[in-house]
Amino acid sequence: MDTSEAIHPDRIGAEVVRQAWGQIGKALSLTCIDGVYICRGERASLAFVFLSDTMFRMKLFMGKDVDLSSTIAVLPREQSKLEATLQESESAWTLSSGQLVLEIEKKTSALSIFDVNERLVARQDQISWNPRGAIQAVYDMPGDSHFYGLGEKASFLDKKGEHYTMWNTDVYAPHVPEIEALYQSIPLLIHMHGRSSYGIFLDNPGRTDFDMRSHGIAYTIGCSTGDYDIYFVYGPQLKDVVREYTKLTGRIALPPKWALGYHQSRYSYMDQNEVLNLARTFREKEIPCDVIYLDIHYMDEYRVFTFDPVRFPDPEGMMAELKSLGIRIVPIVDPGVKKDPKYEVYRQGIANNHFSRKLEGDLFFGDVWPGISAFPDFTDDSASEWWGNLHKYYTELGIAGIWNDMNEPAVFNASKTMDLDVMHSNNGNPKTHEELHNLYGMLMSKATYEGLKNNLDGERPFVLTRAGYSGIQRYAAVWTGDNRSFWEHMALAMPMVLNMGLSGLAFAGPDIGGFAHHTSAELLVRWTQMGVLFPYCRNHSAIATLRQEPWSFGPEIESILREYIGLRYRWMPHLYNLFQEASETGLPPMRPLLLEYQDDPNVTNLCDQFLVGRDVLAAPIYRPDTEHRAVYLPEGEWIDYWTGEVIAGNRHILAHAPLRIMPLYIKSGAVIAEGVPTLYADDRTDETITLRIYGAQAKKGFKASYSLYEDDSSSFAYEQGASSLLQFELIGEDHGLQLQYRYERQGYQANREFLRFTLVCTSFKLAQIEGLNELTIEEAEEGQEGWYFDEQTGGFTLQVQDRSEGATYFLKG
Ligand code: MIG
Repeated sequence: MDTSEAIHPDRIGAEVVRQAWGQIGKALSLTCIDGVYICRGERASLAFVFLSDTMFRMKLFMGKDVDLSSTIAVLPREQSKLEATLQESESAWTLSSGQLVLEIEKKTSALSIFDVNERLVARQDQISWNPRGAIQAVYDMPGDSHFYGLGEKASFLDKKGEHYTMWNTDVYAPHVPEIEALYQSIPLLIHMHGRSSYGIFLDNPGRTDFDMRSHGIAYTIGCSTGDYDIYFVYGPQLKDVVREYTKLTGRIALPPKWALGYHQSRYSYMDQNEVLNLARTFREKEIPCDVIYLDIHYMDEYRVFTFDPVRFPDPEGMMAELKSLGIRIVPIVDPGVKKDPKYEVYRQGIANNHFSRKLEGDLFFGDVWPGISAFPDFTDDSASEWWGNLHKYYTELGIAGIWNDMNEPAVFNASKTMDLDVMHSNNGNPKTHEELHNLYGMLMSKATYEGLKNNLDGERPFVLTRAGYSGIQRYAAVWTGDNRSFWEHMALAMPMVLNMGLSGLAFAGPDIGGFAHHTSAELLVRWTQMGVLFPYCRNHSAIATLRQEPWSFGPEIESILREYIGLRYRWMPHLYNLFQEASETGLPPMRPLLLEYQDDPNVTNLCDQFLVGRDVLAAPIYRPDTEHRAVYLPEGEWIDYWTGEVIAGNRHILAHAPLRIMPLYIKSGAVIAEGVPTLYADDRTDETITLRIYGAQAKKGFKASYSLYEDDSSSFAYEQGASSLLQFELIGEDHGLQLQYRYERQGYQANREFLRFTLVCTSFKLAQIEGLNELTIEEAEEGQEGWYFDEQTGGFTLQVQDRSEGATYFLKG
């Protein structure tokens, strides 16, 4: 509920003091000192650093010297300086570097950015600031502008006409389009016009603003405190922007495979028996599951790094049984440490000065679950190390994953967070909480990730976080906080997570089924169908809501959920491959169609369907009592996953989708690596791979290919070369197809005898393969090498020994 205070003149009338805003004025000189180009203006200066062919940094500064240190969002190795060519004309200076030409107008200090063909890419008009430290710049916004990125925001994919604030906030409710700040702050705006795109990343962890609404033909980016320090990242392809931005701020660490499984959570599974019964039920019902979460009730009166002795009397025993079932535990850890003189963690924090303090020296105390609590000052490396090492408590139990909640930080007070005048020690460069607010959650997850890693003996950690800042992807997966069991929130999850993917957060997802409010059988089915194709896949629900474990609505619903969760596991090798790609390129596993079809005007704001990787298109049903929906298929031929029907793209179709069906299409010519069905993701007892090839054609010009990355799925041995890369190709010829595979490297020996190649939905009729016998299904099942026809799928399969030297087969029609 809002009171009249909502329209307080101070809130909506910031423009009134406009007159007091200062501007750079004329640009007076441009010089280069140690690779930094300094443009001195009448009232302020600009520093430029060229970081790559397509990226430069620009920082506004007052006074004589510029401080070019960065926040931890930016990886240190990405700060090398490239040289530019400097030219001067009567009206401007130009700096050319790689693919960009930057022009600084002498009269106004405005910037124009051109590509090598002298096409105007972007224009930054005057930068202004007010006496209270707010800074704002104005950028051109042509009529055909579209906006993306900005991390975790509500509303549609395209952010034109919107206004957003970056200020990490615990928003239990409402998640609606007019909420401008949620838990994450990713101040990266991607602007696309004329089918070409660039990004601007404002590296400022205080409050920042992006306004694509109020200024007609311009948009603005501003901050209310701290530095105006931007990175301009030119595309022109969106993929280039995502790659370059994630090169700057880092890419996801390759997760352990179990983190990609299906996860089950609830606020809360109340005791050890409930947890064990849950795990046993998953196994009895043969529903795949990798993780059960422990929400706040596992703790002893909400003290982090403890178990409640009554509810969880035997964590070791519980962990041992869970391990035998292949199920992991991820417990929640909040930042608030209970003020309690008998509590060891609190005492250590006090004794070693690890908690956040006000400028005057008083500890900052806030009210959260445990009551009055102190908050570690993660800006201080020694506090972070201390915190990280506390996780030994969990790793010694065999726990390798931690869930960070409430780390905006959320506090039960009027401001909802830490007092703004807390003075973070920031490793000797003290700054107020107001200046560093958006970093708090990321620093906590960084400390957690590093602490786990140090204590896990070579195992990969997994961290899940609610709050974050640019670069959080290096340390944690992100879930989208307290959504509700509303159909609208199911729909909202698509654009939200798609934009997160464009903002570096490749490993993200919502609470499947909805957190607050009560789910229904139908909503749970539809949401799970969609959710199993999101990067992060967890079913979570709030206290006192209807249960939403997969069996909560009877056997029929359960069987649908089992099938879809099973699909995620069958596709696990493909999914893991996409995660490996994300860890190397930054490109997210879940993609808006726009990312692959940037020139198609039908997809600029399409966000009720999405791609998994490049070639799988999902179009979930997200309304109740609905069995049909429009689906847009981009150029090319698409295969209906369920019926095998081949459909010409570049048009809209009407899909029929009774409850069991989520419309799903595979691009003709695509390949998907499938594994054998398992109940948990890092079950490596049988690593047989089937490469399923859709729509192969025996004609010249046809080519399908795939690179399969594999490793032990849980350790860091891959960093020392313990991974393999299988290259596969299927090439059309006049009377057949040539199939070939080879190992580019084989540093990991998968546990299998055979590779299978299955051609489905193909008009090709296989007659003969030289050197391979035709088998009956029974012979194939007995484990003979050869090929066979499968009536059920209408496809045929080559089952061949997995040879490290690879092999080539000619398939004759
Ligand atoms: O709502 O720990 O977003 O997932 O279950 C209060 C209890 C705090 C918020 C998280 C939610 C979690 C809950 N937490």
